[in-house]
Amino acid sequence: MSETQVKKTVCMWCHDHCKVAVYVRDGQLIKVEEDREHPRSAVLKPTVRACPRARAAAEWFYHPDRLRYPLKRLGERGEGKWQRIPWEQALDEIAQKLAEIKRDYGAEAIATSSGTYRTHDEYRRRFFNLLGSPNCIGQGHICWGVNNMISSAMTGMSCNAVTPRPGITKCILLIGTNPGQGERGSWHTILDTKNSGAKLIVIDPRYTEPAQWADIWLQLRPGTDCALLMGMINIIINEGLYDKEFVEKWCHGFDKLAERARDYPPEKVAEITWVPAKKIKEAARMYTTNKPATSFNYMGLEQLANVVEALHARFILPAITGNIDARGGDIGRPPTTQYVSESEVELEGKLPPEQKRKQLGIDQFRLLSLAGYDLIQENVERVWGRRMSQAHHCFAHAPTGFRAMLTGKPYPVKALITLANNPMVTMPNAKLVYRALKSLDLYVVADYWLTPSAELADYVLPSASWLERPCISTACDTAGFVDSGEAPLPAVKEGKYERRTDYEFWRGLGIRLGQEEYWPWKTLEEAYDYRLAPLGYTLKGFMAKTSGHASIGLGYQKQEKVGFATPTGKIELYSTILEKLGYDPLPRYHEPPESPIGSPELAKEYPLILTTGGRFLPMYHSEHRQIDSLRKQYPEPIAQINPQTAAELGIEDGDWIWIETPRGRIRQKCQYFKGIVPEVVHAQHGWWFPELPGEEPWLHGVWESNINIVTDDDPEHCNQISGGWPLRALLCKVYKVKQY
Ligand SMILES: Nc1nc2c(c(=O)[nH]1)N[C@H]1C(S)=C(S)[C@@H](COP(=O)(O)OP(=O)(O)OC[C@H]3O[C@@H](n4cnc5c(=O)[nH]c(N)nc54)[C@H](O)[C@@H]3O)O[C@H]1N2
Ligand SMILES: Nc1nc2c(c(=O)[nH]1)N[C@H]1C(S)=C(S)[C@@H](COP(=O)(O)OP(=O)(O)OC[C@H]3O[C@@H](n4cnc5c(=O)[nH]c(N)nc54)[C@H](O)[C@@H]3O)O[C@H]1N2
Ligand code: SF4
Ligand SMILES: [Mo]
Repeated sequence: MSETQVKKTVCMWCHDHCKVAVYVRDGQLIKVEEDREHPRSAVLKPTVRACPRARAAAEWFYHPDRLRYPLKRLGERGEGKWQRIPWEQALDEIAQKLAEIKRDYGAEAIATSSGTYRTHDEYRRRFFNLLGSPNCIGQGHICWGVNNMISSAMTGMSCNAVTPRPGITKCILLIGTNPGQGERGSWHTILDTKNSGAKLIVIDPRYTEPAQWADIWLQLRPGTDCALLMGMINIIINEGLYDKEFVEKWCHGFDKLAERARDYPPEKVAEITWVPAKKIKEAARMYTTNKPATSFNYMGLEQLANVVEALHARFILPAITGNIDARGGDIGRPPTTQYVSESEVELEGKLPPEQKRKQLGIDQFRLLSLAGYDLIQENVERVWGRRMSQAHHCFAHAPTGFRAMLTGKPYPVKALITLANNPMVTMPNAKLVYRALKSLDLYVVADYWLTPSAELADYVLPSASWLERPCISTACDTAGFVDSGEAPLPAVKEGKYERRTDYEFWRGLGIRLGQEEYWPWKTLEEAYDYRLAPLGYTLKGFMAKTSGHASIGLGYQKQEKVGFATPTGKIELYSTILEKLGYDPLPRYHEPPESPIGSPELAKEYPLILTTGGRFLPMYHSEHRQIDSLRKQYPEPIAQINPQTAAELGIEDGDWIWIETPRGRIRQKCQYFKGIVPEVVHAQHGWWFPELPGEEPWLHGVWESNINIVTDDDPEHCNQISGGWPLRALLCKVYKVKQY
């Protein structure tokens, strides 16, 4: 009998980034379990054991549709005809085309698109900074990036983590997040804290698992978070519930905030948000009188047109109550300094200033651009000695980028490299994305599967997954911990497949484009040896000595030693950074661009509020639809509607319905759901059908049920400070799909 090997690494299938043990026998993947030696094993055990994706790991890994070799397009784009070619040829040809485009149009004509935090994007940035292009498009505008930017503008640290401490934290405020479906690990910690006596307040238009556990559930109208939070701030100030000592010592602009908050009396806020004034008062009092309190927001808030203002208000709450960086409160995360950080790997200084200024969207949406990044990070660097990584903070603006591909304005964008992203399914207004991708001179996709986006490419490259590559996971380049692992399985198996790590892909292009001296490490493992050297380890040594985990320790109340890394050295309630960028330095509520109140004419035709993208297990965005055991658990896309509304429209539970917005229509299956008010519809995102043909017009059914066919990416409707596009508060109508 051969021996089973246990290889420890980090699962990158979702943001929980669980530390796992991968069981391998005779070179075959057997199963994935939790890493029992990890300090968080009490949370890891129920998370990994109950995780449908981890259980299906072998089915995923050996799936016949996984990409094995580089493919080059034959025939027209989207015809579904491919030729297998060697890696070296693929990289040679792509690099040559990139060099031509750079010569003819400038480096800025080459862009890349990324998805959520799944791979080692510090090397993508390194490649682009050395290439001279500022155009890294991504999902950061509507996920994490904006949170990181506003929290670091206000406090000089990232404050986006869920940091409840069982037995210490007395209140948890969850805003627009459903970790019950999205991040089970965090949810276990929240429940442990709740069970140790903490109060739970949940702000969500839907009756989710957290809402069921909540002491107070605020069921707001989608898109109105900023008003609700400003209402809570109004009550806290009026009733003197704020932490006067902390505010006096550590907050900048309290008086101006108090003046602004006067615009949000509870009765007015109740009218805007549909949450009774009494409940808003109760929530404000519960949050302030149970200290320390921790707060956490996620996509319910980050995907609103009013996002920056809402996030600003959301961070004011813990600031004026003395909960920022308090033990058991909202722990701030400064940049990593103990080992070579992602920002150092990125070499952001290599991008010439005149190229920075060309970043797509930089003039209109300055906060999330390189301009905002520099302004914020100057302070972070002054206090902490390092910057935070670009990959988690600033992005070229996707809707502006896709328009540039189509129109050549403000300048031509001719090539796009999509790596770890499925823009045809996860970017807004997919019809425009489609036309933009088709108009390119060169489109390259690196992925695990032939996704609808990959079907439109000239070259498709097979990427090594987390099961085939080493890993360091570092909490978004902020201090806290290092979790790491060696590759459990090889990326290349003679005669079976030849995959490469994303690192090798960027390096392969880099050395062909004159960047040799900056890519001394042949493999990702060697690159990690370099990064861990300040800790005194190689990756192998680190695994042997620490079993792949080192806690660096964040500490709390760090301001007592160094102040806050902002221009005033305090938490900026009144943001001098926003002011300097030419924006309102205090939060203000604006109606969503599409809403019954903001656009009543449009609402006559599209009377219902549409919110999209609530998470559901076992799927992860557009992934896992081809894994049979997972698809059986969730075979079809679901739209939730209040039974009263559905009945009025003659729709029965389980009927297929059209969901239509001014951008078009798609179909999902109606689910009667009493936990949503009659005026609101919730549609899932991420749907395509790998089982349908890949060639056009099918593109694996991407036009059928993909909600991003109908979402809005109009730059004028995006948040005017960050550029975030609205995914959670739109208008729609729904009606039954006729059956013949
Ligand atoms: N309407 C609507 N749209 C949304 C959302 C919503 O709520 N509503 N949510 C948004 C959010 S928050 C996000 S973060 C985005 C997510 O957007 P994406 O990140 O584009 O979503 P995924 O479906 O995970 O696509 C990732 C693709 O990369 C591949 N992949 C995964 N890991 C790797 C890797 O390590 N290397 C390589 N080379 N490929 C990899 C996968 O196979 C998949 O095809 O979607 C956004 N889109
Ligand atoms: N299973 C699964 N897990 C995932 C993912 C996945 O695709 N599938 N994606 C991962 C990624 S990249 C992310 S960013 C996270 C996101 O994780 P979360 O943000 O926690 O999850 P969501 O379900 O997208 O949204 C949270 C809640 O926002 C509510 N909501 C909708 N509109 C509004 C509004 O206007 N205001 C407020 N306050 N709430 C609103 C929804 O009803 C929903 O319950 O999940 C991660 N985990
Ligand atoms: S919850 Fe599951 S998919 Fe997510 S990191 Fe953990 S094991 Fe992987
Ligand atoms: Mo996300």
